[in-house]
Amino acid sequence: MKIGILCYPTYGGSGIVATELGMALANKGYEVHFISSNLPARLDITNPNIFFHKVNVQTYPLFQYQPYDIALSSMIYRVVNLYKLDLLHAHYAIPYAYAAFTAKQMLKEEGKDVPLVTTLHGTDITLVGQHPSYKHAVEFSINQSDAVTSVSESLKRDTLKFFNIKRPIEVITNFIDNRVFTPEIPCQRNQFAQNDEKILIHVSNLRPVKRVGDVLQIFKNVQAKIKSKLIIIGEGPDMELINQFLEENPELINKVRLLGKVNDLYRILELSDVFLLPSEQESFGLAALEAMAAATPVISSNAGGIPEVNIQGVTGYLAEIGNVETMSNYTIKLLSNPELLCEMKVNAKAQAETFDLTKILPLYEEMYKRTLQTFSKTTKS
Ligand code: GMT
Repeated sequence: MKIGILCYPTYGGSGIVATELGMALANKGYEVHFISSNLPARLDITNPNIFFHKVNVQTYPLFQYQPYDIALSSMIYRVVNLYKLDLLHAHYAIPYAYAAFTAKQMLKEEGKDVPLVTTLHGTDITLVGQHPSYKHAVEFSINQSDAVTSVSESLKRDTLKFFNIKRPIEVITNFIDNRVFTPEIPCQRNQFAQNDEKILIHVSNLRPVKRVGDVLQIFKNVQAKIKSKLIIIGEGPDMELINQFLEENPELINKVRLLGKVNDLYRILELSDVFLLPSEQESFGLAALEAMAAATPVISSNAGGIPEVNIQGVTGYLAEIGNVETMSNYTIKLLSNPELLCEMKVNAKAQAETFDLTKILPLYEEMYKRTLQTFSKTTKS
């Protein structure tokens, strides 16, 4: 089967899931064509089954905004035609499912067509997709897809609540390749903390929805009781908020390490004691799953799909969004009890195993096959 994957190339969760899925499919012998504005961050282009097609946006003085969506539709149309793709898989409704629909219309003009699968990731439904500028386009794109998947039960519920959806939505959760979380070269813990210090970690794109301010406040409360360090991985608009916090709390400057974007994330997750995810919204919380795969328990909010991943009192603790006090107390409780921490580390790893790639990949493969069968039946009739 030849599959076209349409995704964001950045470190955001949807791009990572799309890339990991594409690479896993390529390893199983599928021909996978990535169509994106740039080479996706984790894509291994040396795999002979992987192709990358960069969407080139022609700049022109007349355009106030560069028409990425038009260039994307044209590229999808060209790649389907040139490489005879069997199926398109859009990750994130806009612009990917929207542009794929336009490409399908172009193909239909020539008597051709391919099925379109759309995977909903979160903010395309709960945040960006709610804006009046995009809402109808998102709803239209979902309803025009031949199959729709969502990364959690919570996101499926939100999609049905916010939009008039006429298609069934199948939940196929995000996944993790647990084999990758066994680093060959472990990171030196003493690079980040002294022996008697605990390590708290937060990984995100530092957008307001991640509530980085809560992360900092939790750390401030925890370090007052327990000797600890905070590692923050990622880049984004709230970096300014972090700088401001450190200016106001200069005594914490040497206790907070800002690492920016990091490639071999698992090496650092592995040496951490607790992962903080106090998000306002989170359809799934892939970052939490990555932490668990590295045997790091999670202290989080109970937003969206997080409770489907982080289990209260088993793999970590959850509290209401914004309840910094409770999240701080949970972190202190966990870090001051070595037996509990050890137990939760084991539980976190076991939970990550339930989302293993080997369990989720076949669900995607079966869904592709079903979609192709239904599609060929309906296009013949
Ligand atoms: O919020 C992010 O980190 C980026 C965003 C995205 O679309 O790239 O992530 C969303 O998709 C991820 C992969 O499916 C989910 O794990 C995240 O929970 C989800 N983010 C939100 O819902 C806020």
